[in-house]
Amino acid sequence: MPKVDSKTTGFETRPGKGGETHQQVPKSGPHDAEGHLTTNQGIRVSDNQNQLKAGARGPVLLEDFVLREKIFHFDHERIPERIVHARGSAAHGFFEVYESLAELTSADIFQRPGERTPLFTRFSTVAGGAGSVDTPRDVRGFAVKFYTKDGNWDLVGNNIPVFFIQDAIKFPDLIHSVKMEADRGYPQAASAHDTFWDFISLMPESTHMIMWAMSDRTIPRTLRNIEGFGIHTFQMVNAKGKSTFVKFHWKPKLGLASTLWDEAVKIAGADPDFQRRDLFEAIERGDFPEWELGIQAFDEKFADSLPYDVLDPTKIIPEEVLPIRPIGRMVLDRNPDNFFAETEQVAYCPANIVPGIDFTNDPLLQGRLFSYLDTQLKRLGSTNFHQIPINAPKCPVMNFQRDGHMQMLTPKGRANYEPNSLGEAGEETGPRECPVTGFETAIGRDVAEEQGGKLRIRAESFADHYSQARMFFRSLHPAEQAHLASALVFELSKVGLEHVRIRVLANLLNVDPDLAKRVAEGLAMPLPKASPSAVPVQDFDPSPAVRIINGPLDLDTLAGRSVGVLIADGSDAKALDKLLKAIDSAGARAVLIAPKVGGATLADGSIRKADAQLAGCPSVMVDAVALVLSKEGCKTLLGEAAAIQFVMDAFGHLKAIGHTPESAPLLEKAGVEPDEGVVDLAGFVEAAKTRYWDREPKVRMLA
Ligand code: HDD
Repeated sequence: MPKVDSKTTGFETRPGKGGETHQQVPKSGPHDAEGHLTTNQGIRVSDNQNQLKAGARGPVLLEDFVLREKIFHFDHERIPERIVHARGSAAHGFFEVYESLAELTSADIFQRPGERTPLFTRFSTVAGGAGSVDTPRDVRGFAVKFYTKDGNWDLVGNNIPVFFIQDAIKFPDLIHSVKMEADRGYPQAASAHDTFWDFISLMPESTHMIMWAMSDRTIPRTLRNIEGFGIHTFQMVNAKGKSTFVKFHWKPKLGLASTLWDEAVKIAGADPDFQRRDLFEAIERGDFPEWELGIQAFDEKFADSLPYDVLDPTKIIPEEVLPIRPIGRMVLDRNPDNFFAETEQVAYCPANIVPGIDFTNDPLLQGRLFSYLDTQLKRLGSTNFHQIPINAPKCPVMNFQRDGHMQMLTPKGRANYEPNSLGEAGEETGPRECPVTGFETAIGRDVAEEQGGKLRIRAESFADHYSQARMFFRSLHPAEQAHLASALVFELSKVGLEHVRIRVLANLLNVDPDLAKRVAEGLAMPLPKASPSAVPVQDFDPSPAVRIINGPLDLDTLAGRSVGVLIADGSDAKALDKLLKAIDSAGARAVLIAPKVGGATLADGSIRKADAQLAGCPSVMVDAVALVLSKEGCKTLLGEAAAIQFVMDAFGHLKAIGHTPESAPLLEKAGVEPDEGVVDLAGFVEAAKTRYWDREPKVRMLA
């Protein structure tokens, strides 16, 4: 490695270096304005290859401050990962409000139609560590930090509209049970083990969430294909002080799409960063992910009319009962410059709220208000974590809070308390409280005042744990129901404690006897008696909006999807180009796959470079596959297990398969049977817009 200008190395002060430069880290790392490598003290480094030694073969000297600083800093590079949601991917973007919501809220972000507010959104899995895979069966976190003109508002939600527990005091128990087991340190990023199901089976309130968690929602295809939910009921408060209950919903523009379990497992091996990569690459190529934000807004009278409590986070208000009003859109259009500085250090906190929005008494939300601030201190090491650029509000921050570890600001003057009379003429100086536009809590103003003694108690209105679980299961498409039942069989088959499996079955009987029967048969276990239910289970009307398949967000589209096009020596150039053009016109991305990454020699003698090598890009990486093979190309691939598996998996994962007539022997060897999804190249782009659920019973035994 060449040395950088060792001649000019020295300890003298650099010309033009001002005290203000301490936070200006140049893009490519620590070097000074002239491009020289420096220490953190700004001293130019003459040699970044060798320690300071006494003689060429002699001992290293303790005085080598360049070495010591470098190793010292490296030794401390890691910070504690998040206790939950450690694995995450994030992006910058903006929120654009459609119309003024002044009638509902005074929140500045919702006042002026078309106005954009910058934001930073982080998606995550819950259970796994920071280095775990992207595709376990797990809930996805969906956290948005809006940098509004009135301060930061964090909407910290998930891709499931309900939660496992009703009271925050149970959160540590829930998380301990799902994380790797205390004595053995496994399994990583998996709920399929004894302790999780033991806890769940003892907590009937988790049943509704378990239905969602075992559905295809928790094995999403990409992060661009998930919904997001604020979960809790919040309040919006208008300028007159009138409050309205609201629930927040994010709807993905690309629609909902999930994987099959077998596919998710194989993706984990083929590309553990599958969803992180997908998000990053989509943004890099300008294919910006977008969600619409909607609200369900209602008053107390409506809340009182519901057969469940809107403060109970294990309940939804079905969209059929209360439609969602779209209020704006979020576009993610910029990747972080630095993963650690932004994605790792971003600190969300549901307590970050702005005037015009407020909490409710939801006991889960109330507990969260404490937990997040507390955890950031542990993670980021200082009460000044709000000064880290990704966390800093983009509006003035003025108060008398001072000092602390890693204080980056240099407040001027004597005044650091309030009230004071340190102004020039003896008047008060410094920022003042603002009764007119400052944040005021709505609770106790519009909502009936709560009364009662100090109690550790659960409201009776929270007692129905099964009716909405039943509603969810019965609302699903039959294929989704089969996946859910099979997911339960899979998970419980990994549970060694038989009494736990029996208890889960007893709870499932309250949800739906047919579901319980299917799971019991899948486990080859007899059905126990139903567990007691605190209140009678009700039959609510189904809510088709919760479905993925044939639901409102099941879009027949190739937009945003990827298509694997398999070529080999001898493939037809014209047919290939026609197909690539059609894929592009449909808004999808073609991934050219060949046995060798350098490419294939096509029939016309031209060489076509590949995007991926066949062995490194199994068909689980794409949404549909096309085989553009010649007779001899196909013959060669008949002797390649990766090619056979490529086609077999595409078929097994219910994907469309387009093919040239010459590819037929490969289809046959992979066990592909003709159906609507197996088509010639002309019909492929249309066929590739969906999966073929009718094929599933032919390829898989489901519960
Ligand atoms: Fe939480 C992180 C979502 C209940 C305590 N939570 C965290 C993140 C998301 C959620 C998306 C990751 C934020 C990021 O990307 O940095 N959590 C939820 C939702 C909940 C919920 C939707 C229920 C509706 N959480 C919840 C409870 C508690 C916590 C009841 C504690 C009483 N959550 C935390 C935490 C985390 C966290 C320990 C870990 C890292 C962090 O906060 O910043 O404080």
